[in-house]
Amino acid sequence: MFNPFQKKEQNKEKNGETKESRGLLERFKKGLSKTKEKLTSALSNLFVIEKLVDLPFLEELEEKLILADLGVETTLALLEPFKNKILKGEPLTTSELKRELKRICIDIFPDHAFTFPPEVKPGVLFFLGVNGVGKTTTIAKLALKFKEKKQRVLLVAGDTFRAAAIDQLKSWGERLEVPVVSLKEGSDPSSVIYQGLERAIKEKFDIVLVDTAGRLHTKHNLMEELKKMHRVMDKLVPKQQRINILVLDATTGQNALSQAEHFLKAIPIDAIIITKMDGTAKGGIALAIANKYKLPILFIGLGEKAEDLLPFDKEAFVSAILPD
Ligand SMILES: Nc1nc2c(ncn2[C@@H]2O[C@H](COP(=O)(O)OP(=O)(O)OP(=O)(O)O)[C@@H](O)[C@H]2O)c(=O)[nH]1
Ligand SMILES: [Mg+2]
Repeated sequence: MFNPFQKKEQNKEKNGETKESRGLLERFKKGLSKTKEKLTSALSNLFVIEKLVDLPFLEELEEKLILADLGVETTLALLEPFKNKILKGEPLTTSELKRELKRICIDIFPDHAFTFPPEVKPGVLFFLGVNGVGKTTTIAKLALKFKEKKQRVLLVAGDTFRAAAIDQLKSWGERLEVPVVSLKEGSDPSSVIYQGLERAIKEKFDIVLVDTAGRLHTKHNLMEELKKMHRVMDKLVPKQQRINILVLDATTGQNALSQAEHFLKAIPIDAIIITKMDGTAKGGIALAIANKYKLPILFIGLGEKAEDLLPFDKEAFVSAILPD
C-alpha cells in the first residue's frame, strides 16, 4: 500500500539507505534550493567563524530567520532557549547553537495521528484551499501514485463553480484512467460529494479524492458551504476514514498562516500539503505553519509533474534549509 511515512523504512537497506531513497532525498533538497540559498547567504556571515554566542548575535539571527519567512512568532519560539542560556551566563558556541537549532526545528514538525491513506475503505481525502494553490493538480499527482500502487481510485469534482474546473478534473480522469463523479456547472457541491461517496461505497473503491473550488478564506458564505460539504460526508463515511487536507501555496509566504487560521475555523483540518516550494525562497513557511497549528505536512510540491510531489521529510527539510 502507498504510505509515504513507511516508505523510508521499507526502502532502507540493512546498512543504510537505498539508491531510491537517496534519489528522493536529493530531489527533495534540490527542490528547496531557493529557500536554501536565501537562508545560507543570510546566515553565512553569522556562522563563518566559530565563536561564543552573545545577545547581538542572537538578534541578528532573529532578524534573518524572520526575513526567511519563519515569521516572528516561530523565530522567537525557536531562539528563546538560547536567549535564556545566554542571559544565565552559560557558554554557547555558534556550532552548538546551530546543531541544537536544527534539532528544535525537526521537533517542531508533528507526526501524523492517522494512517495515510486511511486503512478502512473507502478512504476519503478532501482537498481545500484558496484559489490556484494547486488542489486539482495535487489530486491528479496523488491519483497516479495510488493507481501505481494498485489502489482503486475515484475522483469527485466538488468544484462545480466553473465548467473549466469540472473539465480539468475529467481530463485528468481520462489521462489517468480513473473514473470521475461530476454534475453540471453550478450544482450544489455537496450533492456531487454525496453521489461520489455513495458510488465509492457501493462499488468498493479504495480511495476517493474530493476536489473543491478554490475559496477566499475571508468569504463567509464560501466557508459555510465547506461546512455543509463536511456534514454531508459525515452522513456517509465515518470521520476516521477521512482526511481533510489544506493545500497551501508556499509562494504566498506568511499569508498561508492566515489562510490556515480561517479554514481551521470552518472545519477540522488534519494535514497540510505545501505546493510550489520549487519556485520560492519562502520555504521557511513550512516551519511557521507546523509551529503555529501543529499540523503534519504530508507532501510538498516541487514542480508541476507527478513525480514532483514528494512525501515531506522533516530531517531532509531541516538539513536542506539549515545546511552544515
Ligand atoms: N511550480 C509548481 N507549480 C505547481 C505546483 N503545484 C501546482 N502547480 C501549478 O499551479 C497552477 C494551479 O494549479 P491547480 O491545481 O489548478 O490549482 P487549484 O488549487 O485547483 O486552483 P482552483 O481550482 O482555481 O482553486 C497550475 O498551473 C499547476 O501546474 C508545484 O508544486 N510547483
Ligand atoms: Mg482546482
